[in-house]
Amino acid sequence: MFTTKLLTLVMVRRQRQILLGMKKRGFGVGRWNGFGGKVQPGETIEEGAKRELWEESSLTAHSLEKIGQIKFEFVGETELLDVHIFRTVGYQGEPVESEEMRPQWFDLDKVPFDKMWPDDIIWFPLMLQEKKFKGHFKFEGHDTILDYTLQEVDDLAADEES
Ligand code: 8OG
Repeated sequence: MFTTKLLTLVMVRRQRQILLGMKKRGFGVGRWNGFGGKVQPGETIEEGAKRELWEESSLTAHSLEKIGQIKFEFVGETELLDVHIFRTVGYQGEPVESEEMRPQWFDLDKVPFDKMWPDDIIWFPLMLQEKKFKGHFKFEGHDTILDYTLQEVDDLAADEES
């Protein structure tokens, strides 16, 4: 039986650039990623996403749009990661390094996929084309994708948890 852990991931863009943070500790250490983490009891998924963005980058999001949902399974582990992906619709502040993340802007044609989770190169193109998507990736360890599904969808409910 699987248990599910609810996580958020927020992508920040300005013109032809995307903001990524180098993860300095914990899960995904050494990889560039968007900002996010575990949803806490008593907060909605979107509230959790805004809180993590603030904690990790010092940016305040005015509003977020849900753009994707990806489930990650790791062979031999019973915990399924259910990652809800958002984009900021307007934000305030300048990115500041935190204990968890070192933020940096990247040109969209220079995204450092070789230092990111290996699934990102698969779904980033949909995100950059402003498509919405759902996926499921099955990993062996943290470097190998055994198989996956990824589909474009018309709509993602705001706080859907399934
Ligand atoms: O709280 P913690 O740092 O453990 O949260 C993990 C973060 O990493 C969270 O924002 C979700 C995100 N994340 C995964 N797997 C993957 C992945 O394969 N690709 C990307 N881009 N982010 C991921 O947990």
